[in-house]
Amino acid sequence: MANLSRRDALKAVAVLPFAMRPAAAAEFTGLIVRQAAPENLEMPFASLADWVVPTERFYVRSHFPVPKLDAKDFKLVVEGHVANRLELTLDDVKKLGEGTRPLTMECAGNGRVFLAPAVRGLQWAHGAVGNANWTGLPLGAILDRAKPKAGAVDVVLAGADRGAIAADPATPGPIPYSRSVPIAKAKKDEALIAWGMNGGPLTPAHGAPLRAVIGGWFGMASVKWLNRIVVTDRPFQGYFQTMDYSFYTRPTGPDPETIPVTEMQPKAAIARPGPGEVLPAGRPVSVFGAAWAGEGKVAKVELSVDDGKTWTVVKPDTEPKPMTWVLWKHEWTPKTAGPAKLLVRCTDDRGQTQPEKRDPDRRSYAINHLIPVEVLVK
Ligand SMILES: Nc1nc2c(c(=O)[nH]1)N[C@H]1C(S)=C(S)[C@@H](COP(=O)(O)O)O[C@H]1N2
Ligand SMILES: [Mo]
Repeated sequence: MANLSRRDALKAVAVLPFAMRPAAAAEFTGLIVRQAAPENLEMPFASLADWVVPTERFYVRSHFPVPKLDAKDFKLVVEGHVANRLELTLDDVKKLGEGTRPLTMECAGNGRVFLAPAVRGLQWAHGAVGNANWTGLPLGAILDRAKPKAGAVDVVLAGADRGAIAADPATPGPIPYSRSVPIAKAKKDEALIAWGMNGGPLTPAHGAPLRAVIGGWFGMASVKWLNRIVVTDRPFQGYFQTMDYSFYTRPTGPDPETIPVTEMQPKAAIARPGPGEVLPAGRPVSVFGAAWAGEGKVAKVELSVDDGKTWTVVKPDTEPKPMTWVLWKHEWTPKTAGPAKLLVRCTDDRGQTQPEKRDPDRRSYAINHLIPVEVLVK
């Protein structure tokens, strides 16, 4: 690896046929397989390099097999509590407008492998998150045409993928992947219907030909292979916001209730150095990573190299924008030999900071408590 920078090494690996890629060094393979079928792939977070994650390195989270869809006879149906039921071809949708904007998307289960005791679900480390440039139009432009009736509450986004979930709990036979957003969120600029990613068309794994991208929210609302939008006059209670992707909440009543997981939480993660790395004392090392928040933006990133006793403010390398991450870097010269615990924490522009301890009411989602990286200084 002598003169090859990590970035160059990644590029070199990327041009090798898949079978020739080194299998053992996880950080140099394309993606980590968390489940083979359906394919669920994680970006090795140590490989983080650019503000925009290249499409072929963007994590993939799919509950069911990728549906076979032909863009030519694809239809998007918009129905339910609307004055105008719509059936749109892909061209019809594209004619309603086009724009491109970056949005960061994180799977609600990102970081699950760090939970103790272990919980069910895909065992993501830090890499089920990415930032991409999405090309499409606001969902609101389609809703304007469909004209939701008075009393509209939720906008259900349904994908063409289907399957039965066998346990925890089982579904009543095969169901499509569907998820709702409240009408107010659906009308915001950051709720997109996209057909492009990073300058190219959406790939099948990322939802071609059409998907939702709900900025500021965890990925579960960004429905892929989107072919049906249903406006409802009462809150939607589908599987993926009740049985799955829900938290416990303790409102005024005596008992916990479940509410859907929605907005991303402030979070920062260290890409490098990695856990267990040996660092020479007296020599500077770059501590590098990303930080993101929900519907707001990142206001502050702080790094601790002494397990949280002292914190240093780290300047992000780009001006924080709403609903997108920042990359940050800090040159640290470890002085004393021995183990060191690195921690990073993010505060958003509403003053919310990552919690130190895990809140069990979040079940296995929205994992943003502080997770140390332990290194050894020699
Ligand atoms: N139709 C459909 N849409 C879906 C999913 C799915 O399984 N089916 N998974 C959701 C989840 S949980 C996440 S985190 C994001 C992941 O999007 P990506 O695979 O493009 O990264 O897609 C969401 N949209
Ligand atoms: Mo997810």
